[in-house]
Amino acid sequence: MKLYYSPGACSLAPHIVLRETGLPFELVRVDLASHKLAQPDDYYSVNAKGSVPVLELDDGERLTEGPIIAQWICDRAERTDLMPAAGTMARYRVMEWQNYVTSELHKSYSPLFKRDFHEEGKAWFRRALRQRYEYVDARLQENEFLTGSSFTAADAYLFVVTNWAAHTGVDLQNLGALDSFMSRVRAREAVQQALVAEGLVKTA
Ligand SMILES: N[C@@H](CCC(=O)N[C@@H](CS)C(=O)NCC(=O)O)C(=O)O
Repeated sequence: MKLYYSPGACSLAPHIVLRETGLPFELVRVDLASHKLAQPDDYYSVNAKGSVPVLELDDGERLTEGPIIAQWICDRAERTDLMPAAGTMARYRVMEWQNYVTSELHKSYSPLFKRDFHEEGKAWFRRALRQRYEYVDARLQENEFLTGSSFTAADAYLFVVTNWAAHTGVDLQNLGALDSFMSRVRAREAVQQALVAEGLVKTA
């Protein structure tokens, strides 16, 4: 399997999940500014959407959309702790959070990375993110992780997007449960390995 990624991007979430499962995989780095691979190749030939992550399976089939890639990895590894069995309420709870992270958090960060997006709009998204993080923090006051006491693929995703807050000026002050969650997730061995592999921290 190959995971197409860009350092620190949302592709870090399935990367963490891959390391949590111990499945063998290869990383392929994509330059998102130019949409080129490390080898002189057009990334659009890999993913017409131009975005990471892409998981290329051993038979050459390519899967896109981070939350779904994470589900595929966990199902393949039979890791029902990371992604409960299909059809169970527990599975829907994890998917519910994945959808929240993708639609309410991830995509509200996107304009904050754009140089040509106006400041007034950016301020609106920063306020929206703060409000949504207050909701997330309240949930994390009840549980160690988003769906209870066990780390899941949704937690990996929340960790990755929340790491963008400092760089994009999103205010996470006085959200103590969220802060503890971030430290708890960062301390996981698989997370440290993924951060090192993407060049985001020096040593595990
Ligand atoms: N809907 C996609 C969105 C992925 C996405 O937004 N990827 C960003 C990085 S976090 C990206 O590749 N942006 C560059 C681009 O689209 O050109 C998913 O959930 O996987």
